[in-house]
Amino acid sequence: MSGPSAIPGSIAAVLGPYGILVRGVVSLAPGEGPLLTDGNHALAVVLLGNAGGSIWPSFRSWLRGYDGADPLDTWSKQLIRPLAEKLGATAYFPSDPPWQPFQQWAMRAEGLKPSPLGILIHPQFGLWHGYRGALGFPFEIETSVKVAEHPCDGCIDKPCLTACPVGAISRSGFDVPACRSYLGNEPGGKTCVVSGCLARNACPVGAEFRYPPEQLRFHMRALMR
Ligand code: B12
Ligand code: SF4
Ligand code: SF4
Repeated sequence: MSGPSAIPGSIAAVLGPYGILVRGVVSLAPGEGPLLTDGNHALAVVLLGNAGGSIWPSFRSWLRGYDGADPLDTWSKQLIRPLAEKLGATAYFPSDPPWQPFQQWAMRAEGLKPSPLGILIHPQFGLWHGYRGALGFPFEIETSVKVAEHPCDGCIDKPCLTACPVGAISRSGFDVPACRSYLGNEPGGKTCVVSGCLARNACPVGAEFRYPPEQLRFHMRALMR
């Protein structure tokens, strides 16, 4: 098989061993997509990311030989950029300004919706997934989007809304300063730093995909910066 429809499979074959998964394909109207390196707009974006702790074994062993800044972004770029070059694609990364609309892309590619925490919830992986990059192409890639069921609709108790000790997660959004102040200054903040965000941990969906403790701590340290 060759041609555009084979691209997601080729990407999965290269990045899968590192735990970076093809998380979906977004079809974009002419002029709507992000800019490609040649100045035209992408017509398709392939989203790349982790589900549960899929990236952790590979990333952790790479991390042992690295002492620079932004390790997870650096690791992701080292893997995704050469593949972009090989495929004639343009690579985008979630933390690089100008921020590309990764969450909007994910909503379109996978039919996901936001949880009360702001992050998107997946019916299988719950809150335990994220995006490591995306590849833009100048042509369409055939895709079928399954409209995912939204787990929050059937969650009556919504424990994520009452688990944060300082009420940083509420229906009006995520109060970043309140969270960071608690993490950095209050004795109780250590619980979140060591075991992960209590609001995220309270969600029963995809609990088996919860990040391993070391990965949870890694992300909490990043959130504190
Ligand atoms: C800035 C940023 C932050 C900031 C501020 C977040 C905030 N709530 O204001 C900080 C540093 C605090 C942060 C923290 C975290 N973040 Co953050 N963050 C980003 C970043 C870089 C940009 C977000 C942005 O402003 N987008 C705006 C535009 C550019 O994007 P957009 O897709 O058009 O945005 C739309 C969606 O966000 C959508 N939307 C999303 N959620 C909601 C919720 C509601 C209620 C509504 C109405 C709309 C909505 O509406 C937006 C506007 O159209 C993104 C990466 C990215 N490029 O998107 C990650 C990203 C959103 N973060 C992510 C994560 C996982 C986190 C953390 C859990 C990480 C951690 N270390 O613990 C925490 C906690 C987040 C929380 N509880 O809300 C993931 C989310 C993955 C997912 N499952 O959805 C992303 C996509 C990064 C990634 N690599 O995957 N983050
Ligand atoms: S606890 Fe319930 S409302 Fe909160 S994110 Fe999980 S499923 Fe959604
Ligand atoms: S990390 Fe802790 S303080 Fe911050 S939102 Fe989660 S539960 Fe609240």
